[in-house]
Amino acid sequence: MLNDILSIKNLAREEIEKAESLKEIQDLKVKYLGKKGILTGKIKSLGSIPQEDRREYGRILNEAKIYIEDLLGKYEETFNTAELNKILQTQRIDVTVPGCYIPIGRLHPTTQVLDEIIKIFTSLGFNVEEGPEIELDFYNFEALNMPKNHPARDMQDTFYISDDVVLRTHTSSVQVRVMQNNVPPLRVIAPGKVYRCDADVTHIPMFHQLEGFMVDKNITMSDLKGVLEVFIHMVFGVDTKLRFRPSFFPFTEPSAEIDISCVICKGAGCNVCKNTGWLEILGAGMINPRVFEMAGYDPEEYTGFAFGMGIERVAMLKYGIDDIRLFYENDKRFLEQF
Ligand code: FA5
Repeated sequence: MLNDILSIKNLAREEIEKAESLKEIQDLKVKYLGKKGILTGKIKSLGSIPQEDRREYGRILNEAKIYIEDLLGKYEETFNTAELNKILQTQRIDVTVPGCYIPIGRLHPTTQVLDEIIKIFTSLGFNVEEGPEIELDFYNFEALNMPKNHPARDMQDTFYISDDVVLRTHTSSVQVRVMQNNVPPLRVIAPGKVYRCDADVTHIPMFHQLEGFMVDKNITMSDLKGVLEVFIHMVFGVDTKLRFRPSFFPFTEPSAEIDISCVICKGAGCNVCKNTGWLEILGAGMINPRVFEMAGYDPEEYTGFAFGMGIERVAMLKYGIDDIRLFYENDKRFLEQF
């Protein structure tokens, strides 16, 4: 039996010394020390050795095991180092070679401008609310003082889904939805997509609007002016002037169209402002008492203002873009500039 162990040990040494690769060493490890390995088999049969010889026999087996393990470890390390050196020599990395260019995406200019505007209004205490893009005729028109067949509906070229359902034409549709579910005081902005059957250099069928409204006791037109002035100054700079022009919206009374001094010529007159020195930026007004009635508010108790702006239009003014259709042509040369 002892001779057996000795010859296993010698055979293992010979084979290990002859090995030419890490793989061969790993195979020898399995052959001698693996679960079904030659030496492991001997260790397992230790139980069948007479009691008096078992101790000595075990010691010799253990010695043989340690010997083979050490020898395998030594050769393993030698081959590992050799293989690493080979890799280092054949696969040299030139760290000075320019890296691969991985293009990184960016936010669309509409999203960037929308995010900036939302940040300004939330810093003024406005909450963000959303409404559905596929909207009931009631919220888009009727609740905003535009009953069926009202001529003011023609101001917006509507995509009708059925007699009672439309693609919302403006974010004003969110006003009554919010009022029905909340009690004043309200300070709300409602950003989102809107749709109109309309297309030229300043109009597209899908665009973004941001509605803002404030409802409480004793809200006046000067609150509207104050809020809009802060907003315009934050987006276009403190030198920008505001002008309120009388206008008409069925859901506000009085209504106004708000212009800002031309961001290109600073009011001197240029072809962007068509030599007027002014650029139209948004519609606004004091919420019509009829809208409060539709929402279930007492118009004697509450007053409020509302305003609505086109986000692409604000982006056009901010960046001096002269054709709104550029926003949605997916031309990377255009989009990469923002
Ligand atoms: C409205 O939509 C009103 N709901 C705004 C409002 C809200 C007034 C609250 C009073 C109180 P108007 O139809 O003018 O208004 O549209 C508002 C803005 O949307 C316009 O100033 C313009 O910037 C933008 N806009 C309108 N139509 C288009 C279009 N087809 N493409 C791109 N922008 C548009």
